[in-house]
Amino acid sequence: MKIIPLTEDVSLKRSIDQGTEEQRKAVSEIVTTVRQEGDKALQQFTEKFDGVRVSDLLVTNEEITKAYETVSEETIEIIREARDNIRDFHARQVQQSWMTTAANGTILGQKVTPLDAVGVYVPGGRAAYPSTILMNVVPAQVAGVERVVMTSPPQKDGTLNDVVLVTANELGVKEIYKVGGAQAIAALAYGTETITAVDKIVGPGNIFVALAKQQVFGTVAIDMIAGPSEIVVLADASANPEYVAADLLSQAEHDPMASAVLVTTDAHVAEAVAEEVKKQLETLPKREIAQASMDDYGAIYIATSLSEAVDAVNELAPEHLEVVVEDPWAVLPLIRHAGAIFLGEYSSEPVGDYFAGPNHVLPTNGTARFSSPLTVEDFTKKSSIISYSKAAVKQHGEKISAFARLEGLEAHARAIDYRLKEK
Ligand code: HSO
Ligand code: ZN
Repeated sequence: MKIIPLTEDVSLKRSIDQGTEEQRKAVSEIVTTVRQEGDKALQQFTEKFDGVRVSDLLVTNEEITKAYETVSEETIEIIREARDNIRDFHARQVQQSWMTTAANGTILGQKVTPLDAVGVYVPGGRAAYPSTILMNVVPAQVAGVERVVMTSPPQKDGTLNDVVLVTANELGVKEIYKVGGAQAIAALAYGTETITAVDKIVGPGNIFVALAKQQVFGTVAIDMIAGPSEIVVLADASANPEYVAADLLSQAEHDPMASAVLVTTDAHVAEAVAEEVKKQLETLPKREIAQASMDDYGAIYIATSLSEAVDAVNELAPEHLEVVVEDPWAVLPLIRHAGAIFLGEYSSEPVGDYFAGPNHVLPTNGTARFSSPLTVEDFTKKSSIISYSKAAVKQHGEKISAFARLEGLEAHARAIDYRLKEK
């Protein structure tokens, strides 16, 4: 890893795939065809892109039962415990409706309503992470969404991955569809004979899925489009280089374009982490991916003070930040921009990816400056409540109609005036 003295222009090299013109066109054709032809189009695209003819898109109970045969009891127990932790954490995010009453009888408030239906996209292949299913489905359920459906591209034999099915079932997801790609997004947005349209689509996917989500946005809501994983470790002389290197690699193995950066106040730690990364890489199964990520997007910055290091971290606004310094709680108030903040050397990033409870769907690409992790709130919306009494209209009506006339909106003004005439 490159060791760089921290000058003012600290930067986290990042890439986001915006897609090509051709890809956008292909996606738009798929979306239009699914919208017009429904299930027939889904079947044709599945045959073309996934190489399998799926006659029944909906996963059956038999398929679920069969999936349990290959998943061990230990695995199921881990999934359940993670699910419960994620539920407990997200339950604390639930917002209540509220009302406020004034002496003149005015009641104002905000009513929180869960979305009716949400679609969770689960990518195929090795990126079909059960943890990501938990992170997307649980907050929707905690929000009170009645209908949470899942879609995922079928494997060559026409089935879905067993762990994916078991995880979905452990969450009580009843509707699982064997369809992926842009065609799945179009089906969720517009509906087909088998798949009823949803109100919001969440979950990661490849560039075709991301472009399709962008294209159906407006008809439905979508979550943010996530970029490659990022980690920044802020470390002082007290940090254990072995742990730091391991944590950097944990995110580097996600993607050759993932970025793993160390910002440290200690030159020895810098050297030792660089050594450790090299050493640990040697035996990593995903060595090639992690190596590419480290070569192209990894860096070690040396700061002359902790406050300079903190400034750099805020500048980077990383998805994940580990604070591995003597007194991490003293640093916390200084951190302004990070998707998730891990404090102390035992709070290794994978603790958050899988198990602790907070969501692992986090703002990437510097968007932690203005965005938050996925929350229960993302699956609700609010309605304003306004109840004016006769006394309140008598008290304020003239001001309201005056305001309306200021805008040249006479009908608005008269709507109020009719009430004012009343004895
Ligand atoms: N670190 C990833 C999430 C993930 N890690 C899923 C393992 N599985 C993005 O925050
Ligand atoms: Zn991860």
